[in-house]
Amino acid sequence: MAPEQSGSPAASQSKASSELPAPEDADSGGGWPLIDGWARATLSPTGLRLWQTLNHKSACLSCAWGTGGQSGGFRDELGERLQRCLKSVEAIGAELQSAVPAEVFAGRSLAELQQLSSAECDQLGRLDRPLIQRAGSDHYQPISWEEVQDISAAAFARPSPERVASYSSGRSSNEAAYLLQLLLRALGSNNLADCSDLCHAPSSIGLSRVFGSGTSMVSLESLQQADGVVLVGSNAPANHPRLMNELIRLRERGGTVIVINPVLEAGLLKFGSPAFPIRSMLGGGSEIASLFLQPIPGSDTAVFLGLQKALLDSGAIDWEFVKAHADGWQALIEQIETTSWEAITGCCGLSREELEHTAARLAACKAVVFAWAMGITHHANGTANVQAIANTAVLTGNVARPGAGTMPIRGHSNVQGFGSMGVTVNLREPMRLALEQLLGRPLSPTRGYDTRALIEAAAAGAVDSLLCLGGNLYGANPDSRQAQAALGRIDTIIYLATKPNTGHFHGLAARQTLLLPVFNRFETPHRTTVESGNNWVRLNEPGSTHLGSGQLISEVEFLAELAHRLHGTEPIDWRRLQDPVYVRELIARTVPGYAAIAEIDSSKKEFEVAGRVFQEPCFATATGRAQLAVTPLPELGLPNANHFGGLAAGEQGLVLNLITARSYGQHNTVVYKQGDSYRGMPHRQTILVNPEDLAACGLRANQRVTVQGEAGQLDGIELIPGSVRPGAALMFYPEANVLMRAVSDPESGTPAFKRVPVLVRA
Ligand SMILES: Nc1nc2c(c(=O)[nH]1)N[C@H]1C(S)=C(S)[C@@H](COP(=O)(O)OP(=O)(O)OC[C@H]3O[C@@H](n4cnc5c(=O)[nH]c(N)nc54)[C@H](O)[C@@H]3O)O[C@H]1N2
Ligand SMILES: Nc1nc2c(c(=O)[nH]1)N[C@H]1C(S)=C(S)[C@@H](COP(=O)(O)OP(=O)(O)OC[C@H]3O[C@@H](n4cnc5c(=O)[nH]c(N)nc54)[C@H](O)[C@@H]3O)O[C@H]1N2
Ligand code: SF4
Ligand SMILES: [Mo]
Repeated sequence: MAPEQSGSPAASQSKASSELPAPEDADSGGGWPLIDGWARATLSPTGLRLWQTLNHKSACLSCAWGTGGQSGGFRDELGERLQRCLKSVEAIGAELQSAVPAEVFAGRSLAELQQLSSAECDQLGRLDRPLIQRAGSDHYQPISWEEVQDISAAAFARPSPERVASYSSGRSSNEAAYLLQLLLRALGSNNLADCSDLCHAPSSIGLSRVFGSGTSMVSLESLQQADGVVLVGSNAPANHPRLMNELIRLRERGGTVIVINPVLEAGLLKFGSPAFPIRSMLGGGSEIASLFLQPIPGSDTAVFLGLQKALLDSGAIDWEFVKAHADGWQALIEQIETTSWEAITGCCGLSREELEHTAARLAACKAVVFAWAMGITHHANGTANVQAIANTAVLTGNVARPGAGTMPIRGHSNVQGFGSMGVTVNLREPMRLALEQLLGRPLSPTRGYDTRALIEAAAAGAVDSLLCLGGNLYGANPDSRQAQAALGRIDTIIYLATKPNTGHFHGLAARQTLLLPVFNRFETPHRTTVESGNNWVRLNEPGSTHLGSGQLISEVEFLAELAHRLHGTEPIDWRRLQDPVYVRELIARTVPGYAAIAEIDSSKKEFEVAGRVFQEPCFATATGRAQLAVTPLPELGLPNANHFGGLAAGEQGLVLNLITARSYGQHNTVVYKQGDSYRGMPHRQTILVNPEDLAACGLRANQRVTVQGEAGQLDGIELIPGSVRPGAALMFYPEANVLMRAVSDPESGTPAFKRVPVLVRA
């Protein structure tokens, strides 16, 4: 049975561009291309090494679903087999490349390296020797590790600690993350910007407000007991493929999947999972969405307020639960009662009937998990969006019991671990006290820079030294030109990375930029741990690298040596922190919920972080009750063409609200494949637009246009008609980041990457 669709009067399937091979590709996600992908990877020259790595006891590098670890390469935390996806293969394949040939850095100038696309940077290969680019030189040149440590220590031994900072990306280990924050905080700096500032920070803040804990409260076991899932703003078929297995099973046991997304993502309609090969290959995939709502981008607060209103009107609020386990519900109920249906439907573009029907389906479920990703957080009101979801979960009694709860679907494979380890500008009180005890003195009371604040501070000349533990600070930020100029005002930047990316060539410091090669997770010569989005701590066994003669370093070793040079042996023996077992001892002492890590080296027992998965409605708030609060409706007007300088007489164009998202074949700023056949977008210089919008302004399918944003423009972009809601459009990040200025959510600092006003002109 096809899902009920709504929202878009023209919720038509996307028309594949003429360049696309098989139009039926776009009717479902997964399927044959996945099986083909596995076969190709297996038969490739690195096939053997790939399979050895897949079976290595370490967590998958890619997303935070967290497959792998001690239970073996293909198992989830319940020990179930066949839980690896092609994204994992893609990520490992990129790490198994040969070293970047020495001639590349010796022979190619920075100007030449800056011409490379994201995919070309990645395909240069693995970094295998430390490099430095000094002001005045147009090349990266080799440098010794001894010199690297001298330069790094000099750069961070600053009289004013507010002028040093770090940025990190969630692929490194808990141990490296812990050392990074300890090193900075011991210096007196709280400037621990992290990719989560651009990602799930609104979830951490919103959930902490409501429940006193900022992560998922749903374990995998609990998810398997749900009979309803509300999936909001997530393209899980591409970005968390193994979650799809859980949705397939839920539908099979008669459950309901309600999808809320302005884009009718093919894989959310039907998905062919290799874990169910017969259905995947012969049946054209399994049904996913029971109900598909296509609201206006950025309007999810209105969608959830509408659902709450319909639940209230139909007597479906769980009053007994709310009165016993929530505070603040009176004000929320008043907001629900006094907000008119016109205000709600006008904001989200869905009809009252659609919302009432959806609320009835929701109320008919016994246990519902509310799950979301970037479609919720990448907005100027991302935190309110998260709170609106949490409010709905509490009002229906769908929290803190088996099969029910709130589940942010995390991004990077260890981004959640970074937050737990204290790599955040919102350090929790219990951890602050524990760190102060460890260091024997108070931490600096100055608030640190989150990622956007770091860029602003750098642009203002207020940052001297920056350590980047992975990531692509340049590529991930809005307004690429501003990001480049800001980084250019920093004196010294140190990039620790496995592979080159655009940021290493465009994000150069004023005086010196160091580019240092590190072991990845499956190569690190000592044990490490990571934390999945389901609060599950995984243990990674030591490994080895194929880059035999390389000069790679472990992140822990580098950070402990730097800390030793900066801090000596006071108040802890910093060099001893090169022993990750000792780091884990300190983690057990200072990180809430992590006591079990002290035993992990001997027990090899992976564990769930304590205090996160609520089995009973006793929350981590001051009163133990959930804290409900009103969530104002957003103002979603779009500027007119004059905002962009206007259209010439007779010129055709239209203002759209642009969603920037990942294609099927990329991992964040790293592009593996050019096209996205599931959306009918054959290459990256494309924009997905509703056919009605095209018709209305006289533009044609496959015409090349200019897309103009507030910060910059892109020319030669191909118009692809597709199943995105009228008035909205979709382009791929990171290329689209030149366009936007992106306002940030004032609560979390996270940019509105999914609501970018642009003018499309012929
Ligand atoms: N293969 C792969 N896996 C990844 C990543 C990757 O790049 N590649 N990245 C990792 C990281 S760091 C992250 S954060 C996650 C990202 O995972 P996702 O959040 O799934 O990634 P996005 O591509 O940003 O897609 C967001 C979805 O939100 C929808 N959306 C946009 N605006 C709105 C809105 O206003 N409301 C609603 N309801 N929906 C909206 C879009 O149509 C899209 O389907 O994936 C992680 N996993
Ligand atoms: N317009 C727009 N912008 C966005 C987004 C969007 O949806 N739209 N999404 C945002 C989101 S959700 C996120 S999370 C950010 C992502 O931002 P980042 O996390 O900063 O970027 P990545 O592309 O994931 O970083 C990839 C690089 O990490 C390095 N790396 C990989 N593995 C390791 C390792 O083990 N150790 C070390 N030291 N380095 C390693 C490699 O050099 C690789 O090139 O982008 C954000 N920016
Ligand atoms: S779902 Fe995520 S963690 Fe699991 S194998 Fe795929 S990319 Fe890796
Ligand atoms: Mo992310």
